[in-house]
Amino acid sequence: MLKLQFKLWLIFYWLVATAAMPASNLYQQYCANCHGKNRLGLMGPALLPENLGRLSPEQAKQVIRNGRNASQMPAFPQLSTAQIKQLIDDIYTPLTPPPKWEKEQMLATQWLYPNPDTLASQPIFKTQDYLNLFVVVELADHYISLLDGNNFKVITRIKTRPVLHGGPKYSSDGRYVYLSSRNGWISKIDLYNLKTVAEIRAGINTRNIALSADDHYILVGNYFPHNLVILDANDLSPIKIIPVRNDFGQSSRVSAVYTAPPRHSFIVALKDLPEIWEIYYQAPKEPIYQGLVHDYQYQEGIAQTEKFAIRKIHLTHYLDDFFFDQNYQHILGSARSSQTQQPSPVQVVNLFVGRTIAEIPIQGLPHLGSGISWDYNNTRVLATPNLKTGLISIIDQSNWKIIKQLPTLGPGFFLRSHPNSPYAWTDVFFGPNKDAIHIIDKQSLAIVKTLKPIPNKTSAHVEFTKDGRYALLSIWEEDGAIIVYDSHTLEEVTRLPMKKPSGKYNIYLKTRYLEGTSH
Ligand code: DHE
Repeated sequence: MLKLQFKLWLIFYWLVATAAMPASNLYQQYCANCHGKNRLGLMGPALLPENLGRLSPEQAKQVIRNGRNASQMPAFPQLSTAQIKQLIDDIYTPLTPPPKWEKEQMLATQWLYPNPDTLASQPIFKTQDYLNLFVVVELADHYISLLDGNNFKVITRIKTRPVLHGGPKYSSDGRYVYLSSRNGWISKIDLYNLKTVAEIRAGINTRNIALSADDHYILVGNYFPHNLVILDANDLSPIKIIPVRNDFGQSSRVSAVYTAPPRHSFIVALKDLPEIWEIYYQAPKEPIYQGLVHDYQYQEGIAQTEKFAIRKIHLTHYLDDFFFDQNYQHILGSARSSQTQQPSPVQVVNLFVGRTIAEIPIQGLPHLGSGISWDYNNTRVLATPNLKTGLISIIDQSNWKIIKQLPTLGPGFFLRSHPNSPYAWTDVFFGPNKDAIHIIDKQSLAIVKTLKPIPNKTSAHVEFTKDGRYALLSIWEEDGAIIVYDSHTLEEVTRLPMKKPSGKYNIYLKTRYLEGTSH
């Protein structure tokens, strides 16, 4: 059976891989490694007219010449004007026939662990506190490490698909972890048994996944095809494919999907349409916000009776990077791509009334997906790093005004804290100070220390242990490391060699949606 599945998969993969390849030798030489020989995307997004709707050929020329900030896209200054024009002609030519990734193609790639009855229902290894384990994603050799946060020993390493992107998602008991790769593979790993137990390729070029709070569904957001795929979280079978289109038939890439536990819904950010979608997998049975009389029937545009009903919130701007407040009542969104070169203001969208209620003028490109919040001076603040400017913006959530713009040594990607820590940690991912990590006092809103753990090596992405006592930092290099710090004294405790550890995810913090971590 497995062999047959594998053969079918090969046939489908070949069909997709060979589906019309009009790209020139130049494309194959400079672009194919990241964007795929067939332009369907690998580590980089698909390069097809359907995916380039928000980028004019003129802007695409600039991107090829100068690279794209905050992404893996390098500059190609060595290419002549004629060569760049050739590449533009390549990528704006539609593939014929258009490539497909329907349910049958997905099913042909589905793989399930053959002996599920032999799997233990308790962890097969000893640990002091299971919830204090971390999954560390190691991009250089395509593994995850299961790291014990109680003693900082690696329990095991498990092979993954290449180019994983986005945070892994845990089932609520922490037994399973779901991973997604940029090229569409979704994997389910049983951490009790230290084994991959299911896999499927749910898209050709995937952004990320979300797991419903009831652990039943995985939502996959795709760049290509332009769709959302709902999988059964048990065996990853596709349940529903939702094409992403507006009322006029115009389609869009999905820039990200998120789970909103108190709302029993998924929130979807779209790249090419000024809309946010909310997909309900369960009708809420009780009011979800304290002190607010709440009835979903009164929210705009919801057909509550239908399973996976979609509510579309129409906006005036594209928004593709989000911060949620802790009770999921507000979303703050920024336009990541800013092809217009004009930074659009951050929009504050109230999910209850379904519209923008405030705009916050922040320069550069706030990386709201990495935003965190905490209590400060009798109010709640949120802080966000910035992908284009060396600034941490701190915003009062009671009136959506900027309290402080804190200068850093350069643009940064991630920001993290823990309810028990007085500090927030942020990196300087881009530029000459990529080895620096700033530590911000959450009450004085000042940088109190700047660490340079290894000179000239990129330091990024901090996560805390369950109790917040230790902070784990990545040295983001092929032969990198995780450095463990005492989160109060800020002294180094230990370091563990790792292969480009992109992110680390504590089971307790992620499954409890604790403030200070990514959701
Ligand atoms: Fe990410 C998370 C989008 C480039 C490493 N990144 C996310 C998420 C989104 C996103 C929407 C949240 C998904 C989730 O966790 O489920 N990332 C984007 C981009 O649009 C961007 C700027 C361009 C792109 O190429 O897609 C981008 N990201 C990068 C990188 O270049 C990074 C540094 C290296 C890489 O792996 O590609 C990178 N992104 C990460 C990481 C997370 C992430 C490690 C998870 C953060 C977390 O702690 O939860």
